[in-house]
Amino acid sequence: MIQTIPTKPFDGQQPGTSGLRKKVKIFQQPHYAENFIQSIFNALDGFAGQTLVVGGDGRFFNREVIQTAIGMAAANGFGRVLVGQGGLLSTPAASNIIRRNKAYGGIILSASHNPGGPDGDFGIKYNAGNGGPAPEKITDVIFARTTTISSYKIASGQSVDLGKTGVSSIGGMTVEVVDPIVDYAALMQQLFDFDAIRDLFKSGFRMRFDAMCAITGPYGKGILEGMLGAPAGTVMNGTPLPDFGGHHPDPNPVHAKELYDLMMSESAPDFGAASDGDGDRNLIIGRNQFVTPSDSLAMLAANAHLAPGYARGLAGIARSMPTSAAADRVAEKLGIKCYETPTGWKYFGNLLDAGLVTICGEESAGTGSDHVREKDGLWAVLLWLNILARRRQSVESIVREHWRDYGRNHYSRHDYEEVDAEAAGNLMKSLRGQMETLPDKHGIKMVDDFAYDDPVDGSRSEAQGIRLLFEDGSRIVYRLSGTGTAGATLRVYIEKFQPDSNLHGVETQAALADLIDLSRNIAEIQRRTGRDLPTVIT
Ligand code: VG1
Ligand code: CO
Repeated sequence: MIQTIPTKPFDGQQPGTSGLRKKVKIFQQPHYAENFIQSIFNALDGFAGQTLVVGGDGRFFNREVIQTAIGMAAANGFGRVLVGQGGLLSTPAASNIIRRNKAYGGIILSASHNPGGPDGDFGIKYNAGNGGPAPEKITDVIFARTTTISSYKIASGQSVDLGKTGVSSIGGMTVEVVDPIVDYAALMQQLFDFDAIRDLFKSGFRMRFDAMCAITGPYGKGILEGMLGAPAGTVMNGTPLPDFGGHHPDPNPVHAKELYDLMMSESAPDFGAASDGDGDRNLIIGRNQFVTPSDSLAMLAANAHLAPGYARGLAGIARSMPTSAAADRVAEKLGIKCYETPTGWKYFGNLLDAGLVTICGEESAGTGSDHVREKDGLWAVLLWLNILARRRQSVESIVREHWRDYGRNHYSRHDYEEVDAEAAGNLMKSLRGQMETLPDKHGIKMVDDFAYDDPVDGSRSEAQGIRLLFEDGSRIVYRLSGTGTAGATLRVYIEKFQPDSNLHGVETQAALADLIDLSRNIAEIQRRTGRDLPTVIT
């Protein structure tokens, strides 16, 4: 039965860097998720009879909202929903399914790397027909609709059996429950030399993949252990759990500590990797060799031609503004362009659609290519494996050679999490107020508030982060997170280029020590936020 249910707007349903993200408790309020989903539909047109893809990362509340989204898609006139079995789809797999099936768009339920469970976070994000996160011009309209909504439509009283694949119907709409892995695995097989990777494992090469009890467990097991012959047990924390087993599914050395410690120990395998809650991020660690995401982007770009999917070379590279300039050096050597975009994958979409870039990346452990329109954790792991299978060198020696050939961009991000939102706002305001007076002090050449003009559609995005650019190419960048759910998170990004290979052994925080001090003094972080030190350093 199709019902129209009266409702009232909720405050603050503004989608951030990647959709609407809030505490589960907030999402559990009656009509809260429905309001946002209806506002998405109200912001779109021309979808009658079309296909919508629906899936999520399996976190707590996923099962309920999946059914809601399907019922609302039926009531709003979609012709067909494709939903992952168990309500599961990794973010990159959802992007692939949207593209492959020429769907109108997709709804992805995830709060990505944020913790899950009843006291954790939940999220809803809309992806457009190109498979990528909705651009700002759509998310702005969605937000506008959330402020005026007065009712939503839902086909109620029925639910879909998500337990097995197959076709059924709800409120006159077709529902297809699809295998979450098959199409994605087929795409990976097209891009990478699976035979070479199989031979690598046969030769005794060993790895660990930490799925952090999140969505990539079944993908990792199916592809690494199933198709590529990695021994059983290669995938750790491989069963998706609604609360991620209490883990914080953010693949960095802090939250993937077990893997990190293993990789730094005597008994380390050759290669270690991890992904996040929804499978779009990646962490890469060689034996005794952590690879920063910014370096990983540069190294993948420099070696991508070794994989069949990229043998023709790259059209261009794109990186988010806070990501280190290591990729720029690779682009320069390859004679291709490197684009600098605001934080968030949605800004890569136009560049990818227009064929201007092939590989993109962010310092926050996201890398991907034109194969989908999301960052893709397992894709990065498989590209690394393809490169290792062809070069037959350790990760450490690949990294060292890269630094020798290109120089090294020392890089670190300092996060001050859950600080008082007003204090954080004032800190940014004060930095903006110093933009004129800072140059010429401390070796600073230029200060700006990063703005991006999209070369494809001409749209402009302003106030994307304060950049302090130094005479020697060093940078300090300040911005506020758009994905936190409590207070504000101040991110400070610090970078220093080191052309001299003699100093490559130097530890990152030591190499950056002066700039780190300066980053705290200039922004008066201690006085304004009460924090002496960051909560997370990556
Ligand atoms: C963070 C990262 C950003 C990433 C975004 C979504 O955003 O810094 O690089 O695109 O998360 O990633 P913010 O605004 O908190 O800095 V995910 O894995 O949560 O889709
Ligand atoms: Co994610």
